[in-house]
Amino acid sequence: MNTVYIGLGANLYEPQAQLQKAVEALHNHSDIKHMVVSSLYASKPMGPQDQPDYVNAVAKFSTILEPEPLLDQLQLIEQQHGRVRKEERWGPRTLDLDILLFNNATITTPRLTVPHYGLCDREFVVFPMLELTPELCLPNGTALKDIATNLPRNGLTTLPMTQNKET
Ligand code: ROI
Repeated sequence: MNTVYIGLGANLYEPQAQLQKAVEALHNHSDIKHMVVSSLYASKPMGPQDQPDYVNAVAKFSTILEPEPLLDQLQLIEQQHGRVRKEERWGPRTLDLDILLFNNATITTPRLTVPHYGLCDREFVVFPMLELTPELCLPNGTALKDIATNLPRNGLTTLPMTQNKET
């Protein structure tokens, strides 16, 4: 079994609901087990500022899928939730699912860079990961908590739990 951390992000069309639906889809996936999800966080956009604030979270799970088949499954979930792949670089998005860590692997292929290239610069990734695993280390041995020490929170806040509309 592989241990994987993924980042979830959205800033269009009820982003909080987009993330909740994505978490549900991951939960229901037969090759994804033992999932834990961080709080949902409100974050300021990285990149162009003329776009709505984001909702971000991190999920950790076990999977028998190898990195690229996992990426295929994540992209399928993005598409099922209305992600238009052409969405502009650094522009607003309905749902983004990024592989952050895959075991202790370093992966560089045309489709995939792991650890995620922006991991250490993104407060909306680092703080949710630490919430799940305070002692987490990156493949190069750096402790994530040491990265957090020098990383501004940039207004990052946890969102209150919301009730499912049907309940
Ligand atoms: N900014 C924030 N706060 N959260 C994201 O998930 C996010 N994703 C992106 C860019 C456009 C870089 N900015 C983001 O892809």
